[in-house]
Amino acid sequence: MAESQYRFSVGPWNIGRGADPFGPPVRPAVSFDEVLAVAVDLGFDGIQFHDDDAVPDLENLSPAQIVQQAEAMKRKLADLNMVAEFVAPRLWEHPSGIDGGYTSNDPAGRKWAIERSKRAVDVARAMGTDLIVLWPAREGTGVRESKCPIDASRKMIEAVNAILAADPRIRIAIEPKPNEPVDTAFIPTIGHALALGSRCADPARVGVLIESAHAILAGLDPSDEMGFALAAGKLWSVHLNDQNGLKYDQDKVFGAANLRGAFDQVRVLESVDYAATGAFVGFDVKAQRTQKAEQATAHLATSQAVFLRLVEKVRTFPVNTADEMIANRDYEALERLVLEHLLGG
Ligand code: 3MF
Ligand code: MG
Repeated sequence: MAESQYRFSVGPWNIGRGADPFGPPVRPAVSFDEVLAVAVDLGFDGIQFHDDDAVPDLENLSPAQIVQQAEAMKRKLADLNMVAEFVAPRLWEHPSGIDGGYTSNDPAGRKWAIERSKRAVDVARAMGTDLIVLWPAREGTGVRESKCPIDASRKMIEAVNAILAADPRIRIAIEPKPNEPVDTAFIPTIGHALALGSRCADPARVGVLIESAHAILAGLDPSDEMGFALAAGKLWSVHLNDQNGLKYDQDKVFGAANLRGAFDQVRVLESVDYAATGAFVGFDVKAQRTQKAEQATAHLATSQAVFLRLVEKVRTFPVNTADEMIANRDYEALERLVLEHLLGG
């Protein structure tokens, strides 16, 4: 049974201002230094970055200035014994990415998306991480007939190849999501992401990041998605959280909607000693809009606490008893064993 220590990471976007699509912010802005202080406080080791979290205003800086600022960020992290887990090109907020990035119908938009992604590679290299995360946020359609899915698949591969070519050491973890902000995404599931990776110039350098809620939004079981990626040696990061069925993207506390589902995710990670691979456990969770500013990091502490409690639950699970039940095909007994164990019996 695995006994390795997990490394945790968080992104600045996980400590937010409480805005939702129906109202303005309800809490003051949180500076990056405050995010760092919270991460240190929680005992996290890694920070997840969008390219412009690491280097604000990077669109208006020269490549040399970008590298300089990223190096300064690396020093800032090192002073706190922290590292950058990954850098993700934020293509979905810029006017040039209005119709998507790599699959935009506008050739200038596609060119911009690839150039911006290369800058993200520069940022990653300067911050000492070899991992680029691609969440293909607007690579999809709102009007199905507006883009050709065959063409889109080719364009995605071209973009991934361009990023791989930018640095021979860089690895790409694709973070699929089936919808939001688009109606239908071109890379909705782990199967799509892995298939795309296998068709790229260097498949060994393309893997996945699995977010629990994204799998649930695709109608899939996150632990099975993780198992599928783990079997291929491709699970390079996770965004643990929860989602109560098919509705808006909730980014709930890990285990908040389905504790057993959370147990199953921890179980599959433990079964391969994921912690020993050095990959991070990230939480992509949001504070409730109703939280007061001084209490707006509880969602992170709770997600980590639930995760660690579930690690204990997995490590104390009566495996031999379960194996006997499985051998005897008594899955009803197994059902009860799991439920009693989770209930503390
Ligand atoms: C959206 C997400 C994103 C990504 C992040 C890094 C804002 O549903 O999950 O969080 O995780 O952009 O790729
Ligand atoms: Mg995410």
